[in-house]
Amino acid sequence: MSCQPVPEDKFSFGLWTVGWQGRDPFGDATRRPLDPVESVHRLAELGAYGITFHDDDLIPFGSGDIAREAAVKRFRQALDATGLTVPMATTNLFTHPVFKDGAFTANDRDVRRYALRKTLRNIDLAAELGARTYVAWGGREGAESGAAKDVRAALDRMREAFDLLGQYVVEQGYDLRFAIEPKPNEPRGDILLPTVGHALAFIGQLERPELYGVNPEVGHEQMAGLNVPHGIAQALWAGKLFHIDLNGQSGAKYDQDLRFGAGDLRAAFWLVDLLETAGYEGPRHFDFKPARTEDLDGVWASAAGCMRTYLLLKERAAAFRADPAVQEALRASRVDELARPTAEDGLAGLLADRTAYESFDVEAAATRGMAFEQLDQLAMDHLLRAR
Ligand SMILES: [Mn+2]
Repeated sequence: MSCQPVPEDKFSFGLWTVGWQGRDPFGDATRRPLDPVESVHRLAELGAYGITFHDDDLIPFGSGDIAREAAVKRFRQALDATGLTVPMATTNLFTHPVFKDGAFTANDRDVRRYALRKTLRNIDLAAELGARTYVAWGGREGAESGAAKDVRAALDRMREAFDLLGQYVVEQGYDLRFAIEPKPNEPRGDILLPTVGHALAFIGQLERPELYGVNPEVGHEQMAGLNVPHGIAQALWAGKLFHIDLNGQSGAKYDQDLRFGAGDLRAAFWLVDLLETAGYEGPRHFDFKPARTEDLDGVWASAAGCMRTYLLLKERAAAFRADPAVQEALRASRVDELARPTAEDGLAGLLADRTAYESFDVEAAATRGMAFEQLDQLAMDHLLRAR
């Protein structure tokens, strides 16, 4: 298998990822701004298939109509020249100071109405450029203090906002679905819809739940101390994995946005194994920040590294699954048995089955080892290329 990415691998990058200038809360930019057209060409050369953007990444905030049209035209020409697609777009509802208390859930109603209009305007552009997914990360939808935010009212307003966006997409006839991106904190002290589970529960309260799924980010779940593959598996199980943000994170600390595979390599291995075996067909989207220690050569090296690591893990996971010793170890761990219904004989059959309770040898069953350690070591051997 080749580790040279090709468009069929469906790798995509946000303009804001490679375009990040390295500005952090303690330091100024370490790199010059990147022209979106330059990013399109460089990413296409590296083997990516898609590019994504926040409205303000492409059209600087406050641009007039003429500047807006010119920016879109240049971008579109770069897409046409390279064959890169726009699978997803999103809205910046967090950088401008007007969004300091959030957007869809800002206490200030004028800000909420402005946020909706800003989003609707960019949804038109997303549809025009052929995007099928619209990501919504509630950057500052949250609070630092208790009385400042009535969380139940905020959730009412969040639901109202998403219902209006859904209505708009249906009325316009756009082939576009929404993917809600959970995050537990940062930049706010606490953010609403902090995990995949919260987002899935919220979607069930919307008028057109079929229009909404999730866009989990590896690092965001890990910031909350959660198991990423488990969260992704539940999203897949619910038919709600509309998009995914791949990156790296070392445990529960600030949002590191490391190159994919940096941080928790084991979690990355199991995540790739899951995505490649569960039938996920969406983009493999990288939402990372090339380290601010790097110059632009380092930026492109880290973008290439995201894709290379994904392909290496894909190859390692496939080798793991194909190994007869692994298949034997999976049987020894009775993994296949979990796929069998617990009571296909029904409630009456279960109640009538004396071997299920009255004559069941609990003590003997309790002594049966699960053989998980041998199975896990086989995975590590494959991950480390020792098999
Ligand atoms: Mn992040």
